[in-house]
Amino acid sequence: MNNQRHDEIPILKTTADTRINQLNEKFEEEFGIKPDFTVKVPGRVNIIGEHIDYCGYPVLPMALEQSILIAVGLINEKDLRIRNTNSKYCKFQMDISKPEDFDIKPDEDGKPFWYNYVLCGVKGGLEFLDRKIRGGVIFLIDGNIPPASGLSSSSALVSASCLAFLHAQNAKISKLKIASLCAESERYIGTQGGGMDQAIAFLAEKSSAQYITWNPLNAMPVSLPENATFVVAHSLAEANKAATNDFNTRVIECRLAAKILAACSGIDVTKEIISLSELQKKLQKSLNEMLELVTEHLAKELYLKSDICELLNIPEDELNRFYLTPNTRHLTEFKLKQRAIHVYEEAKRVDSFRYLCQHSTFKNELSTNSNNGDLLYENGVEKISNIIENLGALMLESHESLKTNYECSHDNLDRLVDLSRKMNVYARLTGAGWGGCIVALCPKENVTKYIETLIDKFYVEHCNLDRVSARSHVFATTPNHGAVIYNFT
Ligand code: ADP
Ligand code: NG1
Ligand code: MG
Repeated sequence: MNNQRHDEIPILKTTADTRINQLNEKFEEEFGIKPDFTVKVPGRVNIIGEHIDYCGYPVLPMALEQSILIAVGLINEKDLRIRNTNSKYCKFQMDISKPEDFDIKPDEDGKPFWYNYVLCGVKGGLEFLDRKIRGGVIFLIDGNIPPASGLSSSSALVSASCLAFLHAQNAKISKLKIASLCAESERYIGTQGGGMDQAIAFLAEKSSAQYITWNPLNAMPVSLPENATFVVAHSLAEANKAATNDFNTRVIECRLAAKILAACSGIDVTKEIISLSELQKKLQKSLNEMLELVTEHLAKELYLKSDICELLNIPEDELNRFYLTPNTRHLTEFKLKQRAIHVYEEAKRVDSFRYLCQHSTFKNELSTNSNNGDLLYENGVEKISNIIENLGALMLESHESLKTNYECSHDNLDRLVDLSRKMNVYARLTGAGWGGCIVALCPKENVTKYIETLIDKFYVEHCNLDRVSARSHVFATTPNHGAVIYNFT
């Protein structure tokens, strides 16, 4: 993997991964031919920086061991034939030579079909290729990322589908390009997400988290403190982001907050969507100054459509058509101050977190060299005292803000965070929320005890699970690498 160019998706010839070998055998059993290649795209856990990627602010995720695998067979017919190793996901097949068939629609209750995520990735691939394809594909998909749980199973599925389709067409694409392409194409599912999940899917590196910045997309490795372990625990509540309007409501609330702040600051952004970070850049203000602006200009607890139209001096029809999404047009009330406060404060927390991580590495290096003691101490006082506690405080603040300002937590998530706190472990919800998982920062020596206590107090006592099934919902994790192609031929 090291000999390949940094911006190219690695292509490996062999693997000892039993999941991949089993999938390939299954492919042969089902289709009577060997797969031509297999792709693997990881899920992710976001350490900090929640609901700010779509506002243009940096985030700090790392890739997980759990992934989506797709074994791919090339066929002459211009067909897309999709199967899943899990029988709860139905088979699907379509002709991909007709662009009009690529209208990705949900079911009659507005919920996406599982294969719509695959169609998003393939549609992105077709657009990249200008629809010039050499043939069709058979996909056999296998996933072990808990779905609808904030660990980005959706983007791993979209990204793996896009990568598998493009590789089948012999296309060359850089990691940065495919990450942006997949972020765009996942929006066909209906959610207006940022690009965090697709970025980490391709740009992740083993052993470090990534500080991801936008416009242009970039990822910088961040070493995590050596004396801590990140633990992920499932709240047992699932939340499919494309099945409700919760996610898009937050996106448009941030959009409207930015628009009103721009109008109040005398910035002319007529008929232009501006993000909270673009506004900060235009105004050349610090995050603290942006927070002051929010308090000054977004004082109301609740904004009605009529309030927004008046402030922006636009008719309701323009608000609906231009700023809202199809699934948020019917809304009548919006919270703007609370959402903007979360975004600007969370952006500050991400930078503090990264700064502390950088200094923690520095501190470890220094402590092994006793001559450098004066860099660590000033007048006998340790310059950076307890890294884990400082990082933990940021994680707790993040959770509190997601719970109260952003209102995207869930009782079970709050319970897990509180339980963790009682054990001196700092946790926050991760991913979009409304269910899903927490990520916890736990001193290394306490991990086993922490996990066992969560099993007892949350999964067994509170959720009535048996200990064996409880164990599958909580795991310690370290940063993994991004997407890989296995070409065995
Ligand atoms: P997440 O936080 O996991 O990204 P989303 O709500 O964005 O959650 O997407 C979850 C959806 O992705 C699931 O409801 C399902 O449709 C699809 N999905 C995830 N994993 C798989 C899988 N292994 N096989 C089929 N579909 C999957
Ligand atoms: P999840 O919960 O994994 O689907 C979503 C968005 C991210 C980001 C987070 C919240 C998509 C594909 N993913 O992640 O971009 O906004 O919520 O930080 O929209
Ligand atoms: Mg998702």
